[in-house]
Amino acid sequence: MDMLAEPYRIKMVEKLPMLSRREREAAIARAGYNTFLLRSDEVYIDLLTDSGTSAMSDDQWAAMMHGDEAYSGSRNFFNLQDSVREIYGFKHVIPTHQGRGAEHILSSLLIKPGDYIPGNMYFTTTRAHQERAGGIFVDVIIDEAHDPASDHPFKGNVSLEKLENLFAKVGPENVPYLSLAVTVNLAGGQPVSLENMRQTRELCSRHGVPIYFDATRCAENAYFIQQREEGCKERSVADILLEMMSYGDGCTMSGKKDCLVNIGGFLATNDGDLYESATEIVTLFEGFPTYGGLAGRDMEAMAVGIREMVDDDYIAHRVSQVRYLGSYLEGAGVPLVKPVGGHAVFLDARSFLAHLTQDELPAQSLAAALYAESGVRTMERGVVSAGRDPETGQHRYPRLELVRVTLPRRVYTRGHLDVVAEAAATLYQKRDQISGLRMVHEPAVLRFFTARFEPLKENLVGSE
Ligand code: PLI
Repeated sequence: MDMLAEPYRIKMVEKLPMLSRREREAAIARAGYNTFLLRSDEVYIDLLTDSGTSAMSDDQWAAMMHGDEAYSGSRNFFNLQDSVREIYGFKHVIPTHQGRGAEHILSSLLIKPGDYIPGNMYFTTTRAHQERAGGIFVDVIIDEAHDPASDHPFKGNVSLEKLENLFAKVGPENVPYLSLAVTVNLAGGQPVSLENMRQTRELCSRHGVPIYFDATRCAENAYFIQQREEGCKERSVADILLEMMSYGDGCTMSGKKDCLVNIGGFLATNDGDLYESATEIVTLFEGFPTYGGLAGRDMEAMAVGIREMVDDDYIAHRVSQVRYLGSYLEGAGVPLVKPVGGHAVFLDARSFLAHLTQDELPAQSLAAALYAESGVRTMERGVVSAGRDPETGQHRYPRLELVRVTLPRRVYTRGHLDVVAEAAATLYQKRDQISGLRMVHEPAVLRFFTARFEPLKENLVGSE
């Protein structure tokens, strides 16, 4: 499948580091075979994350010059509020330094110890805040989401049966809200359908349980609905997004993804009482409620980014880049999670490196080898990221052992994507030569960020 042409042109360029193979091998060894520990000036194409890595538009840069750095009542706050009200449809807005700031406020206000918080698959920071507030996360995503080979068009959907069972088991009075992610990052950037949101809303309303979206990649979700759901082809992404959000009571948002900014986030809600309480907490942890840890200029850039994220041409191109990379890799026989999602292609490291056991860390090895091969930086999402079970102290062995190849927004061209795909395809040809890794330094918390490794053989990519 072909990629759409860019609906923008380049006005400013940034030189990329081009290291030799020998230099890359030295760099990844120095980084302990952990792509998080590479310096960015050792990376040619940086596909570690789509978070905070977008290229801003000329309008956003211009907006930054209109920063009103007043401590309170900055006009940039009111512009942000207008954008959120218009594009998301929520009444009250509290800016935060990024998404997890909003998660912190929401979790601490709504969750009491022992509560259950259902969600369509966990996300690391979201679950951590729920657990920190004393809550227990319960996965209510459909089973297909855990199967890399399932090509369900809405793999992010909530299982109404699992949700209904939870209400019956623990009582809806012990469920402060449902956390509904659109799209679902750890399932591979998979969307939720409008129909599923409607039904989930009905079920939750019947039990008096509010819904808070994790709207981090909501525009990508709206685009998938436009493309895949019956009766939505002629609707704009903006129109679909408004309907999506109408099934919730509010949202947390990492502006660093779909809102096209390098820093920022917000909490939005229709609940006046929650808003009042949130204005007190935000002052303690983030800042005054009209800036929440952000400079005025950053709020202004986000106010503009929110309007740009629902531009139909922009979002169609964005998702077509991911689809193009996925199709290229699939054509080369590289195993991946299907269907390809909105922000990233997830390589199935378990079948890519079928000669390695999960204890030999296939996803970590593949991410390191891809860097050595090409200077492309990606992220492990497998046994290393999953950490240890706090009860038993044993590794958690997730079913999905993946490498996330994540595309920043408006940053790379088709030429770059070809380099990435060719490198992965070449590596796939010599996959038998890739060595496993062993962990030689293991931090106690969120180990994937700073763990260090060594190849089990003399070289990471050997000669036989
Ligand atoms: O990085 P934050 O604090 O702005 O946002 C946290 C966050 C919340 N929800 C979801 C679905 C995310 O993907 C997310 C952050 N994701 C990162 C950093 C990523 O690399 O995917």
